Amino acid sequence: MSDTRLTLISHPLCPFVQRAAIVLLEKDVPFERINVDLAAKPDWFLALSPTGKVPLLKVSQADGEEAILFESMVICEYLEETQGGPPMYPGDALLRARQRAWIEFATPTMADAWQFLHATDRATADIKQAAFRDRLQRLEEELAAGPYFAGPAFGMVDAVYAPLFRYFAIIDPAVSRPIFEGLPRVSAWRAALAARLSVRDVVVEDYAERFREHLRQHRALIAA
Ligand SMILES: N[C@@H](CCC(=O)N[C@@H](CS)C(=O)NCC(=O)O)C(=O)O
Repeated sequence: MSDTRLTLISHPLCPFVQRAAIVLLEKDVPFERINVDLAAKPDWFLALSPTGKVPLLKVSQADGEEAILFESMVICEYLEETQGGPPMYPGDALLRARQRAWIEFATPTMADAWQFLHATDRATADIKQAAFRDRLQRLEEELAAGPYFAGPAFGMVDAVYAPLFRYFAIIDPAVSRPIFEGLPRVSAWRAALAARLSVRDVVVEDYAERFREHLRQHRALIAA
């Protein structure tokens, strides 16, 4: 697909953008990245994005045609189907379906984690922390030998969970430690994802400070 040009329309803090960017890096696909100010969305962006959300992937074809894709997993699946590089899914249909199910599981897992990270009162923080921890427990039961979700090969499930785990390396270790305590497989998985080059390279250098500032702006309890 060297006759197409890909532009990832992004925001530096968005975990959904990171999924697509990780897949692009894993597959060694050249792409341009444009950041949008989500607090003051430009008209051109609103015209392109039916949901008003990032990521978008602009696919510019050799004949001048342009297409816009929205929704991170749709973008990731399109990249998997059209780009070379290492496959992000196993060849077996049943294994692939099971991995897609765990990708679906990431959505409520991220919601619990996000609400925990942004909680402004102790009661909400405790409820959301417990809900997130329960979901990690289910992942713990699913994980095998590692280092990645499905074994030695980095895949789509890894690209989806890596941005979520990144938050817990940024916040106060005294807050994140008890959440991962007693979950050796999840902890090892998390460490393997944090060390992966594509996962490291998809965020800006000052990502951690930007995310802490974002939490402070939202008056999150854990940022106090
Ligand atoms: N389901 C969407 C979620 C994308 C999403 O929530 N993006 C956020 C940033 S991380 C966004 O653009 N928010 C802007 C808004 O909701 O106004 C996907 O997977 O692409």
